[in-house]
Amino acid sequence: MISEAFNGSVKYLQIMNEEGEIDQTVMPQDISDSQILEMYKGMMLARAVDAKVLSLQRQGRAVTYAPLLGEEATQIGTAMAMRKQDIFVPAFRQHGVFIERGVPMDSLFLYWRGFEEGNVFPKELNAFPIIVPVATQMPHATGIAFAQRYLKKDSAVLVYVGDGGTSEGDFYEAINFAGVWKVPLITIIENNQWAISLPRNEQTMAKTLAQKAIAVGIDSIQVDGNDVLAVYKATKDAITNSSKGPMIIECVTYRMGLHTTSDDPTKYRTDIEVETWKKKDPIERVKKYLVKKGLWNDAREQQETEAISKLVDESVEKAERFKPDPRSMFSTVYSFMPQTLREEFDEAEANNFWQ
Ligand SMILES: Cc1ncc(C[n+]2csc(CCOP(=O)(O)OP(=O)(O)O)c2C)c(N)n1
Ligand SMILES: [Mg+2]
Repeated sequence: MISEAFNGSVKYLQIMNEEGEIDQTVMPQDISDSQILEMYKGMMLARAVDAKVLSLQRQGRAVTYAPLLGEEATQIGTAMAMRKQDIFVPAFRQHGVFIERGVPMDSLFLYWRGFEEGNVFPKELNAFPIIVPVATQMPHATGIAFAQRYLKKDSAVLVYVGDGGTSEGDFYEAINFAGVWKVPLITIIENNQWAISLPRNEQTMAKTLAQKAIAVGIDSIQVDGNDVLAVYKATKDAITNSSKGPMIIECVTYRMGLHTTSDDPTKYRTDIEVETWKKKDPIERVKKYLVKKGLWNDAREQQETEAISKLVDESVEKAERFKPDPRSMFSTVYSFMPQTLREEFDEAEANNFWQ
């Protein structure tokens, strides 16, 4: 005989469409207009900071940078759903999450100037450092989630990974372990359609990235990652249920800009594709909603833009006033100084290298 051994499916959630219209059948009753306004302002701030770093990098005032343009709803929606005690494990593009979580902005600008001192955040923010090796944050996050369960803490761990990152062994090992041990791990797949120059449809033949959860027996959902309400709701639900086990949320979004400042996407993708995604802009649809509701207008937009620009400029100034201690190049790699490094340090000291 032959019978069905397994049959799985993945749900897709969108609450607010590109016209700023809400589907009331799935709209949570506890999301107020004032919260939607906060989401809008959070996304505006993330976009403004992003544009600022890009411009600083072009002036030689910042190092290589991975822009978030287009991914604001995925980052702000997930960040706003997090509770204080939840733990955030980023990859390298989640600047919006850091900002929304309240990491001091001058600290971020410091990091983008190339100083490791900017990659250390106040402990109470529960934010792990920026991690560049693709998907290596995944097993770490599972371990952190395991520790939360072991210590009986009411904290969920939110780890971010790109569409490309989901092809790494680390991704599978992390989600498999998370499933077996039922740890409170929420994996946010920030599917921005590209892994540098490799498009999503060549990354994997799987129809969705969320369905990778099925292989390890955990729950998942795919959401419109440019719809801040859908992202927020899915994340909030996952956090509420995190004591029961892990969850994967695939946010379908788009990297509207460069992979990093050393990349030129016009070499591998068409203008038509980018234009198509511009119509799905995560910020524009919320603005349409707020304007229709009489909660936003040009005057308020101008006022907010000016306030953000002042805040951003002050943070940049603070970061640019920072004077690094040259001794820090010896202290930030290891938790203790190995003998060989100690010898170099002593030599530098003896030769008054710090002057
Ligand atoms: C282990 C490892 N392999 C390769 C790289 C080079 N690299 C940096 S980003 C990237 C693509 C990542 O794509 P994705 O996971 O979709 O994240 P996105 O950049 O789109 O946010 C690659 C291959 C790296 N940093 N680490
Ligand atoms: Mg990607």
